[in-house]
Amino acid sequence: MKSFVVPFLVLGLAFSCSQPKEEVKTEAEPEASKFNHKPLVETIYTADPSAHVFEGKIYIYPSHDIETEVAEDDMGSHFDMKDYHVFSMEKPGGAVTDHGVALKLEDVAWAGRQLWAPDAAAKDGKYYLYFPAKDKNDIFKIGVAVSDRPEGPFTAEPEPIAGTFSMDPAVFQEGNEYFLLFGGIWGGQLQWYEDQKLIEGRKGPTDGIPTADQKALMPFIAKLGASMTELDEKPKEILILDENGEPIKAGDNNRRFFEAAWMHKYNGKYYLSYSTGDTHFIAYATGDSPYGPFTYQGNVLDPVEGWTNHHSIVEFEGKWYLFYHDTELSGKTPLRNIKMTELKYLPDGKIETVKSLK
Ligand code: FUB
Repeated sequence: MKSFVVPFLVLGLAFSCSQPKEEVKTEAEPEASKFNHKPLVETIYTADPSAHVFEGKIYIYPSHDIETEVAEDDMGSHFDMKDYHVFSMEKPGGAVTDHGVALKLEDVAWAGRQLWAPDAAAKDGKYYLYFPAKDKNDIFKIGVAVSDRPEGPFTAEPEPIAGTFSMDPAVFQEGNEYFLLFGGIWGGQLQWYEDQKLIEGRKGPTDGIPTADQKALMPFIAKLGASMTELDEKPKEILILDENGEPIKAGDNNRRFFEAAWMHKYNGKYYLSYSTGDTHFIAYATGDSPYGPFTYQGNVLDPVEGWTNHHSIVEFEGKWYLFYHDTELSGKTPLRNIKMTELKYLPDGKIETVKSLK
């Protein structure tokens, strides 16, 4: 056998040297995905998913990202969203229904631009959509819109909620009590306030940010009134402390609050989770009251593809789920897609950090 093989090999080599190479076509291997979870919605871009269980289903209230000509800057001007869609699913892993436009910018009398991350609550058969938008003076306020159905359409109140400022509202419900959390630095404008008053002349992402060794800016919380369309009290700052009981410092970029506050309760403890912004984590802290103080514990979610990181946490039929977004579909920061995955707790109540990338 060997004596045949060698001459054929030599001939073959000579032939291959003198002829132009022909490409050998093999079946293309599907490229392995670097992402651990799949986008929930592929028909439009979605971000900042706030999930709740209403009427036995999971309802998701995300931002609706769109292509824009607006140039990217550190104030987030390129997040130029103009409406909200609501989505629902019967169960995790089930089909996701897009219920269409639930609220439009043009139907909010006080709003000028940028419908950012919303949240929702249900009370006595009515549904409330809380949303941030810049008013006609380009200052973020938080509005509320009401509907008889979880998917809307929602009708916006004529004015923003008195006493609110900044953005990223999230509602935490405990029994008959509802708390509105809010706030965010840089594009969220929280650094422009002192004692909850807008300081004239502050501009840009860092004007008003404390120095690195000072206490970081913190999110705010206020109980909602019985009408759900007004605050029942003056907002209070939620303190986030380090392991020594000291407030997290403004220069502690891996742990300090940036935006996207969310609250949930697990095994009798309150969990406050939030984005660290320019370090891109979803961090969390635990406490014994919704008002805090909270003590930093670690990360819920490692950085995702894309600049922003924003999430929600919800319990459904005895399991906990994390909703978040990344930019798998577009590769572009302002065009995001929402995802979900199960969230696991360790026996000591710590959260197992989720990785969106392999
Ligand atoms: O979607 C606009 C903004 O980006 C949100 O309000 C922030 O939390 C960040 O995700």
